[in-house]
Amino acid sequence: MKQLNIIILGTSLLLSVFNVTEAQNPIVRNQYSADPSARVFGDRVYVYPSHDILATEGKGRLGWFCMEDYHVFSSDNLTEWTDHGMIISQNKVPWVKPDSYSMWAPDCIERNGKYYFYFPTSAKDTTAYGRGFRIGVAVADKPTGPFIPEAAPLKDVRGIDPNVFIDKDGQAYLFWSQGNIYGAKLKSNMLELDSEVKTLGELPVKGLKEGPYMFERNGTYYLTYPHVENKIERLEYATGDSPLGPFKVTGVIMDESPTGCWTNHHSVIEFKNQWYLFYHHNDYSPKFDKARSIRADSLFFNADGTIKKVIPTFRGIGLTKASTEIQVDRYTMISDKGASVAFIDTLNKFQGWKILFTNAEAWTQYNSVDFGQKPFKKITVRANSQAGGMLQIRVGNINGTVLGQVNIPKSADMKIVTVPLLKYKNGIQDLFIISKNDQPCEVDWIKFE
Ligand code: FUB
Repeated sequence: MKQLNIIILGTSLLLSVFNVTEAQNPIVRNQYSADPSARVFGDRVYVYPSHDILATEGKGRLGWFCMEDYHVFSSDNLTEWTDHGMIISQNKVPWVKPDSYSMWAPDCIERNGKYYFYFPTSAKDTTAYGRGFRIGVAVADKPTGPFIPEAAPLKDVRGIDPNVFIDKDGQAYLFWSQGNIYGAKLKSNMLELDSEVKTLGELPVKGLKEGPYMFERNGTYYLTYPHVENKIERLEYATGDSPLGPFKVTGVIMDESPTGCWTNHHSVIEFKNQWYLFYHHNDYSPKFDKARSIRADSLFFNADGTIKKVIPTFRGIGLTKASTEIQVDRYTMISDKGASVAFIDTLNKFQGWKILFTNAEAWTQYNSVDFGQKPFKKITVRANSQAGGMLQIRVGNINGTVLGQVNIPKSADMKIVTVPLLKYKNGIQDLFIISKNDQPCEVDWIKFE
């Protein structure tokens, strides 16, 4: 996997350390992240996730969600994501219990040039604010902060998973959950409720509902939410003619995780004429589903405004530059036989994955690689084969143009092998790597130079 640390120096002062990752799914590749609230501010997408960490003795509750702060990430191409660093921490908010470790799913919205960040957690003064979750707000002049927290949580709001929506007429709404899903109008100061709290009661009665996310498209209001219809959460939606309903339960956006991650939590945005679903899965922590990672996939509507079910992918969204280390284990498709994916280092899962070929003609397909207009001359692959592997690189389709053949030398370790590019194809191409012998061969990444 590739990470780039950019250190920005002021006059003599270290201002910030950004972490830029070239990402497929999951998007954030050096830490856990969950509950993504994606927003389009200007020409960038900003994602405000929860920041899962692992609880240890004396720090959080073992075996449960554990979060102490929030980061914000942004991208203008949906491929390169910048971590702008920590924006709010549990020990820097006046009303928050400094060892709550329960900074759960947040949201952020812009109004009149100010950015309002909403986050749930527990209060230190239980006499004033009670036990359980309250929702606080922090305000900034920029989407990346600095965010200044309000001194007290929102009045009359108890629960988790805040979501804010501003309608076309300028009226703002707050949604949140606590068993049910609730909604209320917000005053224009974004810091106080401006109506009674309404329980959005037309949703399924049985099974936990949480994580509301409201958006509007062509006059239809989509109230989307994770719901336990069976054993774990799936993403569902209801539609209505106004932000507070009444709503009609309409469909499923994403089925339950096939590998059993109990929670899902999402947001929906339109960016440059394409709709996207941001959600989470426990990619880096397959055995513990409270350490999650955020993902994104394209979302499409039917002509009648209903949402087509989103099938989760590894490939995710955005174009991948041919000159970057292309993580072919984040495939669009792989062959049924002789191709599988494994962690590079099971003791350090953030090292990412590799693809394993065990048969001749096993393959991986990785779509939407941008080869630009300037011819590349070389192919470089990071791979390993004990007995010597042979890889063929094609674009277009499995029988498409051969860009080159890479022989992987016999070795016990990963090797970086460079060969000449035989033929250059410009523009956006679907890339194929095909094993040409029966020797087991592991591929980490490929790039073009
Ligand atoms: O991240 C903690 C909780 O898990 C969130 O608040 C819920 O929506 C679920 O994702």
